[in-house]
Amino acid sequence: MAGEAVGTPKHVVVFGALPPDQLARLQAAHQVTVTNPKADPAAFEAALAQAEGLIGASYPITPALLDKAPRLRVVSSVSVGVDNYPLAALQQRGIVLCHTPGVLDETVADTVFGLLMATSRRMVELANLVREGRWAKSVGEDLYGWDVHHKTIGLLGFGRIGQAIARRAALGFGMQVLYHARRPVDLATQAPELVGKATHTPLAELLPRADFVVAMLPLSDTTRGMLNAELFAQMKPGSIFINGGRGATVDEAALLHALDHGPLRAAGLDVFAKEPLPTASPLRTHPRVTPLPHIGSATAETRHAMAALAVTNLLQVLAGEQATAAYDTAAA
Ligand code: 8YV
Repeated sequence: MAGEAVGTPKHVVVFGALPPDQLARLQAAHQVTVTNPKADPAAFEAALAQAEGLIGASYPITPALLDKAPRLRVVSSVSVGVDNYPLAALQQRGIVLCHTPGVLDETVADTVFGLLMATSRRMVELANLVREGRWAKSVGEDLYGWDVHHKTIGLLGFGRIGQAIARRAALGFGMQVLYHARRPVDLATQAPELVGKATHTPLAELLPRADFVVAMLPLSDTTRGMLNAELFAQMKPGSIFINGGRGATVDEAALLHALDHGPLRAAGLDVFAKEPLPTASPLRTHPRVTPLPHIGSATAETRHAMAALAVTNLLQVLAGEQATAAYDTAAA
């Protein structure tokens, strides 16, 4: 495979769990130190001194940590999102940042659509009713859910994952798809199956029309706290909010207000401003919130594919080659 076992072994630090076969690929080519920064930050920081390559996920890499890694050439994230990385600092230091786009699109779209369905049909709440032995009679109006098919879905963010969700909605459930993005997507070239089925719509028009508002936004200075009281107030009475992107794009106090005082009927959340979600968070116990523990890409197949791509990216850069999936830190 490209970049495998060429040139002098380099020092690679792993800062997240890798499947054994992918760790073996790394160890076959380089000198690997496996760390767990959450459990032992000191050992992680000590290992940085020699590191030429860093690979992992779910841990914020700060400029201060980069200062402890003077030999670092590449950071390979086992994620598509790059909000754990200091893009400008990496760019300044000429350190390549790699990520794992594409390999998780369909899995995340499944999760988000499943969460939308579970939230609208109250599946978790009603499964708990059965589990807790409270199913005493046929469900009545007080336990009815709301239809998903043939409703209007409004997507905030329309990249690969947003388009994968739109396919499920339009082609599988007869839904009208509205989407909001920085610029319209050329569906004819990027998603021909969605031509005539997905409409680029200004936010002020999308929010009052959508029965389901689905946020698939990356976290950046532009999107942080974007979903605030003003936006929630514009949403359709009785609509349902789904977040499958990043928790910090949402003002969670404003979300709670929209759930308790309208217009939201319910919310399905796979991501939160603080993860794991603090047990004291009112979102954890809110009766009309379906919470998930950030499982967007969490299938055996997809997490393995993400790890494999992350290892390939790292091996390519350490071999002096172009990575399969480098993130453009200059554009940040
Ligand atoms: C990752 C994700 O597993 O890829 C992403 O951006 O959110 C998930 O697939 C998670 O970021 C790991 O921290």
